[in-house]
Amino acid sequence: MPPLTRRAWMTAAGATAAYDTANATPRLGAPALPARLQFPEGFLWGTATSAYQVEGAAEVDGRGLSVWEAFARQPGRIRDGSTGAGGVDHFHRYEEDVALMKALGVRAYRFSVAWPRVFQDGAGAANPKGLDFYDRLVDSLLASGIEPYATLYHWDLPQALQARGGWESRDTAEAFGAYAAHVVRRLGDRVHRFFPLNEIRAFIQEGYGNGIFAPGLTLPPARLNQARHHAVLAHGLGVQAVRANGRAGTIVGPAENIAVALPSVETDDNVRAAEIATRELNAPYLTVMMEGRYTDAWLAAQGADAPRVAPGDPAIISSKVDFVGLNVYTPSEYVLASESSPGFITLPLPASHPHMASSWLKLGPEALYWAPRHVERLWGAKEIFITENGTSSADEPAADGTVYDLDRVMYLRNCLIHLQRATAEGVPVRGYFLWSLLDNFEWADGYATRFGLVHVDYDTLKRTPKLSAAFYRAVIARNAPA
Ligand code: GCO
Repeated sequence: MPPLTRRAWMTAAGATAAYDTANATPRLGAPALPARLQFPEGFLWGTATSAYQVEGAAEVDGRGLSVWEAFARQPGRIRDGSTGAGGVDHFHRYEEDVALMKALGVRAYRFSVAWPRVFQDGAGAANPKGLDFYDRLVDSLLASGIEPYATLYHWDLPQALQARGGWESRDTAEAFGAYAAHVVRRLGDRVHRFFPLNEIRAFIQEGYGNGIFAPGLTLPPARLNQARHHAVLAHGLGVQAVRANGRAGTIVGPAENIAVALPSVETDDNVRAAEIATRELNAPYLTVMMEGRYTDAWLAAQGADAPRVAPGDPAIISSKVDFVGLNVYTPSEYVLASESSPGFITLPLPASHPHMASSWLKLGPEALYWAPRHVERLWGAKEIFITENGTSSADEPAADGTVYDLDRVMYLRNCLIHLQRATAEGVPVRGYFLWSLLDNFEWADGYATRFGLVHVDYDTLKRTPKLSAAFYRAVIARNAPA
């Protein structure tokens, strides 16, 4: 068939459906959505941030130095030469930020607790003022009807622990367990949802492997694998600390940036191939957390560089979780089924494949469908949250001061359409946290890359909701992609 001409497309049914042709009066306003496009009733809509990216107040109330602050102070590490020391002053402006969330209509806020606030040196005596800010934040959230979801570690390791080997040392995993128990004992009367560590893949791979994140190391494979092992061990110790110290009804699970393989064409064979590929892509992260062992293929590939695993470790690492939290931005790869081992081939992305403002953020909104679906199929997960999804954008304010971030709106709309498909097919996705509420310190990119629904003027710290905030509010109000 010859390609449709523009003219043929314009006269297709879709283009005229919005008009009542009987009397030629346009039907204005948003159309009623068919039920099949709705998210399930009670679906949890939220936003997310992390301590070092937004809080600021780096030296208030006896906070200790973190690896990220130490790293960012080194010349050449951060693209714009900044550090996260000032963040966007969430520490002092949290009430305004909670009001912004309330205006969006979110019912949940995922924030992180800064370990160096709580234990200045990572372990030993707790800082008596270390959790005061989180007390205030949690109370303010609850007063606004917003449920706190606390991440215990979003990369800001106390520098004192790094000086003793950081994640290369097993002691860091033990110290994390003790810190987690301390936080849950103090906040657990009001906080009932916890994530031990955020994105082990990212802070280990980029921080200890590629050296572009704190602490900026490029370790050889055996040491890198050992650091990775200690981080998944810390996940298990964190799960146990939450169980031992949380109130009845408290739930805990990972927030991991799953590497997701997508079927290049949706056939049964390719879907199965994508599941196999996803299990292997996550072998030393989600797969070991869910299965309690590294996959044979991964161990074979590491050879003599495989991590040393103490006898009790597998049971700790695979401590039962209540849900799986997935940070999903972009597909990792597209696969085709193959007769030969390992059962799939990976297709290279064409040079013309589109990406968002950040070049790593390749378009592939289907990832929001496949990531939770693979997790349900592979590991029988009963509850899944999307713990992060969002995008960077150039985000230039227009003459009227508003950021009309149409690219972010487009990105989010497409992601949500695919996520809705997952829920409609019965994949147990319970909620979604949009990254991020606010523009903030985007790690090695500094403040140059913006991810917020709310624009922050970095001179005045003034907050101005972008068009995407209006979009998200509409999504929440309709409980459907808008
Ligand atoms: C994370 C993320 C966030 C980033 C976001 C955009 O690991 O949770 O790295 O902290 O800001 O993913 O890159």
